[in-house]
Amino acid sequence: MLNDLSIIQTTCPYCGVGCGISAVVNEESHSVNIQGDPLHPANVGKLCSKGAALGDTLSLDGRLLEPHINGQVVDWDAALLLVANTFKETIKTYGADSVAIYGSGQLLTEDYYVANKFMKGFVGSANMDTNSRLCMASSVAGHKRAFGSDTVPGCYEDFEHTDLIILIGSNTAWCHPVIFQRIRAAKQLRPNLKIVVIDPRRTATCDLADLHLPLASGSDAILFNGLLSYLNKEQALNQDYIDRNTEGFTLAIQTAEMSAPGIAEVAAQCQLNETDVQYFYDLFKDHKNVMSLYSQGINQSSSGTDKVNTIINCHLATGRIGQSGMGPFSLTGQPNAMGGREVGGLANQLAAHMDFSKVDDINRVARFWGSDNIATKPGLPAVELFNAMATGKIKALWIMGTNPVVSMPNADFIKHALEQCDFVVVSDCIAQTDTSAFAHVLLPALGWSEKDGTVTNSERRISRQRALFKPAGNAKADWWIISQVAKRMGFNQAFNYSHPYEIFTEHATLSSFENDITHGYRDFDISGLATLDQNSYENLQPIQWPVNTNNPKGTERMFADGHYFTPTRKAQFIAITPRPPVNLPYNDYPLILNTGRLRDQWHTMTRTALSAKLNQHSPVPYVEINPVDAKNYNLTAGALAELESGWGKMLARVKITDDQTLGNVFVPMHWTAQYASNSRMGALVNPEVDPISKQPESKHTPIRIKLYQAVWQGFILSKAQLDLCDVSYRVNSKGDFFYRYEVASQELPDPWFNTLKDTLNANSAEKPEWQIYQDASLGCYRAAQFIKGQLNAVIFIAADHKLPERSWLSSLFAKVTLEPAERRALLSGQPPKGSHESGKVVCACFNVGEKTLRACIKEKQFKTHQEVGQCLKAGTNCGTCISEIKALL
Ligand SMILES: Nc1nc2c(c(=O)[nH]1)N[C@H]1C(S)=C(S)[C@@H](COP(=O)(O)OP(=O)(O)OC[C@H]3O[C@@H](n4cnc5c(=O)[nH]c(N)nc54)[C@H](O)[C@@H]3O)O[C@H]1N2
Ligand SMILES: Nc1nc2c(c(=O)[nH]1)N[C@H]1C(S)=C(S)[C@@H](COP(=O)(O)OP(=O)(O)OC[C@H]3O[C@@H](n4cnc5c(=O)[nH]c(N)nc54)[C@H](O)[C@@H]3O)O[C@H]1N2
Ligand code: SF4
Ligand SMILES: [Mo]
Repeated sequence: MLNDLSIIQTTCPYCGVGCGISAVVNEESHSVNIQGDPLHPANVGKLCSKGAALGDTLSLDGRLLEPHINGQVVDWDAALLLVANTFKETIKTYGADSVAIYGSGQLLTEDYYVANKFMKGFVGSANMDTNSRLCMASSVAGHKRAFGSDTVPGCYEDFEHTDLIILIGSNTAWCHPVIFQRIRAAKQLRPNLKIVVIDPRRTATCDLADLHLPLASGSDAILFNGLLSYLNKEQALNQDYIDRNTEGFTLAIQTAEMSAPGIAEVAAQCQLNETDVQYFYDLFKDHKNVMSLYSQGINQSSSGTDKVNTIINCHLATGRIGQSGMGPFSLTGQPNAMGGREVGGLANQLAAHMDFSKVDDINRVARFWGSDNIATKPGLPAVELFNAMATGKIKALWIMGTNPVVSMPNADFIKHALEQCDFVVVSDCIAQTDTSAFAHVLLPALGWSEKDGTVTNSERRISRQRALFKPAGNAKADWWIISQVAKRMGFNQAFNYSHPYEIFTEHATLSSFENDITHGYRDFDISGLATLDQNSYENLQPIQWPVNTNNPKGTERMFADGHYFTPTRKAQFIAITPRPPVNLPYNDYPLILNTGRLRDQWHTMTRTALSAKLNQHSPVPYVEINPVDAKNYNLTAGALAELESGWGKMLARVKITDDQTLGNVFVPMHWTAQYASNSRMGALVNPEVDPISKQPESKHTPIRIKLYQAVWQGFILSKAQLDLCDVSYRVNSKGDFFYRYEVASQELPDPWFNTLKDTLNANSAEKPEWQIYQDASLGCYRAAQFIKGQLNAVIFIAADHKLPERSWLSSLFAKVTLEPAERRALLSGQPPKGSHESGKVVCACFNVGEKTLRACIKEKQFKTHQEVGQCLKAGTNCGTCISEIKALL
């Protein structure tokens, strides 16, 4: 039982940095004070804006609290029985491959282990894939080709020992903010630390860059092949390392030289200038301690695996791997992307870093699990899985911890596929998601702050995620739910778990089972944790695998001895012929759509959008476009644009910026039907996949763009939540004390205004008082509703998007009553003369707005972000906004 106030060490449920949190929990008020855990090695006390705002996401509003069958609340027994019976019947009639699980890197290792064991071990089909297919699959495949195992060689401490960090296809500043701060600190301490950012667009990450290479989308393999040939030409390779520890160099270098013979050819193909390429190559040549950190700009590609190997090739050829301060480093996305790989969550993996390519592995795992029905061949990877659903081959699907109707490519087709599926089960902690809308059965899972188990971060560090509160409603742990279904299907013995430590120790035991010289070594070995009892599991401290007799305290770096996990124990060079992205004809779709993340939102917003603070940074879906392209397509800043690909359409606000190179546009991935009527970017995204990793091409979709001809546009701020389904464009977000709705329509407003006014009036028991300004000739309508003298709602409508900023109006909802001057100024949308407005939020931690920052910088003549920080605190907590502050300076 938890005390009234207790301090609990846990981990952040967002990104793969895996930050430790020290949570001061108040059970009674169901609230928590979140601090970075100073003792956790991944973050040493730091947190980013998302981690710091976790306390805002605990509300039970919108949580899925009870099991449902076809929309009706049922008890657990009924729901579990229906799932078990339907799966059993389907398997009996159509075979084991007619059912599937689609899981997530946000499940805990224990949940993941049980789901995988259930499907592959006992159902007897490997149709268990996960959203890691959209995320890490190319890294996994690249690692396995080069090292014979899926191993991330280095650790975060290497950032402090390296002389050159190359960030490839990674917006570290926004997506791995605590790592970015760590790199920033390292550079401050050692200004000679050089940083290169390789990304077609200029991002906040470029703030630290000595060199930014805005290469042509998808051309990374040419750049790295060029680097390999350059290093060879300059005799900068480590021949000794190549001879002793690797194989395949000759073919790899010949192939590299063929595609990228010299700097001029590389520069031309990557659309870079030669001096920059030369500078990058020389930086690599001249620094022994080089780290190449890469993420989705590399992985999410129809040649992602090849790109990973071109990077690894350069490290192998220079022997820059396995020692302090050097090596290729795949930044994992989700909090437990690594844990998922350890248990074998992908359809081509089996368990504990074993797969279906060796009969010995299959037999070994079968023996360990005591199963006579283990799957013997890989299952369907995500894109093929949904294709098979559409053609009726998959009859029953269980989705856990992921939102494919938003995040899968060609996402309208995913809806269609789910509609074709006879039986869809969704386990989630949130009631209404774009995917749960297709579920026959909804199962309430524990959310962060309730669930209990382990996760593994990017540097192989296993940490405990601990429960802070009792389960919400009737929610249950995912491992419990799966075990209960398994038992009802007759797999009793193998799923008799009563506590996650039993699952963890079984997983640890499997990792070392026949992992020896006789049977062959596997990299993933946590035998040192196999005998934990419940108490030592509860108190488990963060530790990096492998953990075994040789490394009882864990292992910082792998491959220090130059031995790999291939049959010859030598690393493999892979000869790569670069392939361009696979496309539709460009004539119809002349622009390239790139997609990715925002600083303060997490994926499909099911949790981050609950925090008013996190919604302020980027409240509406947008498209970033180069000024020249904007002009060509008649788009002005702030206008609404319609984007269309060969697969689907969406609406977004135009943001004009030369951060985008010509011909490229960028859209954040986050908006769903819950938060916008017409802005689910997944609908447009290219479903082409990498032939090896089967990871989709999420960063490269040919599209076209045009102005969206709205007759009117506007926004509503309201204390009450509104249901605005009959407008053609709607974006809603939660603010402090108000809800914000951005709207537009291709139809004339009346009687829509009146309907809206009626709705607002109907919401209140008291007689509302209205203040209205209308100018029909300008298409302008502005209204404010007061109830008992308090501001309750404002409506601002115009013929175009030129409307007042929302920040001052928003701030008025926090007030009990308005000053007379404020009331007079209200419908102008501008603060009364002489009063202060903070503007769009820049620093989410201390809620400091752009106007406040500008005024302060101007008045005090500040030159550095440190001065600004001292004065306003902005940028002094997580530091994620420092690049924006610097831009204002
Ligand atoms: N705030 C926030 N942080 C997150 C997440 C989140 O949702 N929100 N999600 C987490 C997850 S699961 C993941 S996987 C990570 C992802 O972390 P990142 O991979 O850093 O994030 P993305 O924004 O998806 O993409 C990174 C960059 O790839 C670039 N890129 C596009 N095409 C190319 C190309 O051809 N070559 C190169 N070199 N670059 C290219 C994009 O312009 C983009 O800036 O973030 C994690 N952290
Ligand atoms: N175009 C494009 N598409 C992309 C990407 C991109 O960059 N561009 N990125 C891809 C990547 S890298 C990723 S990782 C995916 C992410 O995409 P998704 O996995 O679809 O996104 P999330 O919003 O994280 O979905 C997680 C769901 O699980 C629920 N959940 C959270 N915790 C738990 C739990 O403990 N148990 C259960 N049962 N449910 C839980 C949440 O409420 C939410 O509904 O998107 C991919 N799609
Ligand atoms: S960097 Fe931010 S999102 Fe990632 S684990 Fe740390 S606090 Fe969480
Ligand atoms: Mo991811």
